[in-house]
Amino acid sequence: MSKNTVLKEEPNKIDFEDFKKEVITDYELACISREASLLGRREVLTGKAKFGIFGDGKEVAQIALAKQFKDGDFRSGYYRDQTIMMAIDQLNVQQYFAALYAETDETLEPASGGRQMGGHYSTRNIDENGEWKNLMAQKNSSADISPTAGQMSRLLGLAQASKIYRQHDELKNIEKFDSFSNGGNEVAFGTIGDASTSEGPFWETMNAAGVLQVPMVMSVWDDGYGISVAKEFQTIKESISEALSGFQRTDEKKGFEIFKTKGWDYPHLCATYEKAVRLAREEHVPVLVHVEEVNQPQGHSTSGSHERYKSPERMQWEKDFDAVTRFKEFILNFKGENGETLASAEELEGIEKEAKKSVMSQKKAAWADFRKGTGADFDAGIQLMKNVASESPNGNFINKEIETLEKEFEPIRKNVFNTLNKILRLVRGENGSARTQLISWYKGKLEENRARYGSHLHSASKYAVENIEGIAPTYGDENKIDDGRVILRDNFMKLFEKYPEIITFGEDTGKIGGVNQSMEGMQDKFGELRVSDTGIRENTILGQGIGMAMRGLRPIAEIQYLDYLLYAIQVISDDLATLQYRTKGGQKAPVIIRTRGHRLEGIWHSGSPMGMIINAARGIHVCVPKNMTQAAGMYNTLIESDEPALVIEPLNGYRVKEPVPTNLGEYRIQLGKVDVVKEGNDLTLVSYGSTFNIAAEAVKELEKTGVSVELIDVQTLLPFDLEHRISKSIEKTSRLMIVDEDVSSGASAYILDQILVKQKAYYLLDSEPVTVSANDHRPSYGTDGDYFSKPNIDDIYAAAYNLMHEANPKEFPSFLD
Ligand SMILES: Cc1ncc(C[n+]2csc(CCOP(=O)(O)OP(=O)(O)O)c2C)c(N)n1
Ligand SMILES: [Mg+2]
Repeated sequence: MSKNTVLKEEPNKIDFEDFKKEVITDYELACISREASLLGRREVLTGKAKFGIFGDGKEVAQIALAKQFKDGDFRSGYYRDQTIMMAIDQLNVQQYFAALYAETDETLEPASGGRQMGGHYSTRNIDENGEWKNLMAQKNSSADISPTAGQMSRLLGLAQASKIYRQHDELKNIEKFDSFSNGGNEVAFGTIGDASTSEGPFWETMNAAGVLQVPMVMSVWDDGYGISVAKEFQTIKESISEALSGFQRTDEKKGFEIFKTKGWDYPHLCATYEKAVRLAREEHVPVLVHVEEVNQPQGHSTSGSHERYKSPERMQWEKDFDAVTRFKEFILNFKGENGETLASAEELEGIEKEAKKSVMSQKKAAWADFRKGTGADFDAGIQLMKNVASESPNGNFINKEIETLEKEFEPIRKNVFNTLNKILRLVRGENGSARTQLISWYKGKLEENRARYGSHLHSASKYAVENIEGIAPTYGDENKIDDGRVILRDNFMKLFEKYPEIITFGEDTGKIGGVNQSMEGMQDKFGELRVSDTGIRENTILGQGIGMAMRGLRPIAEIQYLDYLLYAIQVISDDLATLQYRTKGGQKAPVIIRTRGHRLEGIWHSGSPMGMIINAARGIHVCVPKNMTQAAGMYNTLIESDEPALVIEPLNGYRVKEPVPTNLGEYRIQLGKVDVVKEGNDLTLVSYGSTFNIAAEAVKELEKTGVSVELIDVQTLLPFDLEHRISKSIEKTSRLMIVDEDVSSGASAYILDQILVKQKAYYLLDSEPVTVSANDHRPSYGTDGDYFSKPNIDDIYAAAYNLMHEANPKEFPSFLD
């Protein structure tokens, strides 16, 4: 520890009996958690669960950590953390097994309602109405994800929220924030495996946490392996604490405090976490706890055994340095100052036996519950199928199918549905009443199961985007116009005044007010806490947003250009977009991602990879405004909602003059509603964003040659035209053209599918549908580069005119041959 570490006071000395009780309770939990791991593996090997990855070997370190975990604190970790979750009372053994079996009832499997594998932990932070719970009355865990180090970026935001709450005086006086923080005293606990520290987001997060000085306690469970790959291939100098030694704070410079301890050393672990967490909580210093010599009794997971890649010596070490065995030795060898002992060997064996019994019975209870759920469907389905057999001339064949189903070992819903479908195929064309009953039961069950396995991609609360109604912008008599960036800035001013919980951050966002000046003067007005600059690190900018949004703040995370969103797309796709779904409505993170893109110059500032984004980001909303008035109206909507969204401002629109609405900060663009900008009869032209403006120019030219175009701005790609207004338009025009600036078959393929298939406009077309998109290469530099790479006015005109020429060559003679 460095010299400037000042720990305010020594921990209270507790009397021996209390100490003894605490140690024995810890040992009980260590045994229970270990037993759950051992039995968990057996459940997989006997076929009752699909896959298992357990926390054996990490028990003692996690018990030591959890002693310091207080109400309001947050965890952002990975699949080894069962003992933390048990120790903070957010996971019991029955729930642990329920998750292993993929129990879908979230009251029995609260982490994910069967959406995630066992080992992915989470707490329920919003209630069944989507309202925040009092997070200060519980210990919290953000929901795990699978990509190694995927927990890191959000960890930064979870920790930063404490810093904001500590320093943001306005929030301290607003009651609703009492359920998120008590003066910023909450710690964010990160956990990661040694091998996963090789990932970029780990380093990015550590650097940012050091810069920001946030209360983050980062534990590395160092068991020397990432599946089969040993540390020498993962970490420079084979030690993450040595590699990070330059992060160590000194008397002169801020940084991290770095601790090293060992995974089997109970007293040292407890003392280390006590110091580490106090420092983070009280002084907001980020801390690394490198827990070395962590063992892994059962190997990585149920897919394979570690004998394949560990030497006999290492296998022996795994036994000799087993965390629970060493903990037991510590207890047995303990002699107090006055010769007191903690427990006898018999007492500890009694605890071990009791743990086995208790884990077994909770496992059985979880299985019984799981069977109850699927069993009810099984029994009802079989009965209905038997009824069909007795009324059908195909009865013999049907009974054979039922017999096969009845012989199935531990049948699941899929087995029932497969057999049912086979039977329905056999009795097609028959019209008995049992068949009708079976079909009706099947349809009901289908709906029920679609919700069971697929609900909550989006918010189900009253703040869901679909419930936020639009309010039109109003304009005064003076016909005031101004640059788009000014409209946007003045709108942000209004929002920041109205909602003190809004904060924004990004590259160049603070001091200069954004590269396009749309936050100009905001830092002066609202302070560095609310309007700040960040390092160049898009992945963790997103993570800051997610973590802070999970703690009741309303972050606007700014990515400087759309082209650089790719560094953040992993976080958006894996973490943000799946959050409500993967917790079955247990968590939310209403972060607004702000960026700008589309046509400017060249390969790196003209990108519009919308197909990639909308396909990666199902679960968030994607807004594609064509001007800043529209963009501002979208922010106004989103801030009323509790859903995450991405807004892509048109990069070439900041200095374009727009009429200034008089109700800035108030008017709202309804998401999922298209804007019919111009009515017409011959052709429906659908577009969005910057390219919309070029399409609008082309439409003026088309009108001159007698082509009447209905011009529609989709406004948002996710959600897409919820009212099916576009197919209504095609009813009139019988023709469809889509103009977008993604590569061919990118966003245009999505839009086509939405209109032709989902809205059934295929049946309304008299001409083939036409898509005009960018070339498949990225745009070349300069204005001519843009002209020949992206849809331009002449391309759009030609494609539309050609469509009319083919339909009516007499009225629209060819102009190109
Ligand atoms: C991005 C990514 N790559 C690969 C994997 C597959 N994978 C799962 S766990 C793991 C090893 C992680 O090792 P470590 O971080 O040391 O954790 P441990 O399991 O040893 O506790 C790998 C490679 C993954 N989940 N995510
Ligand atoms: Mg490891």
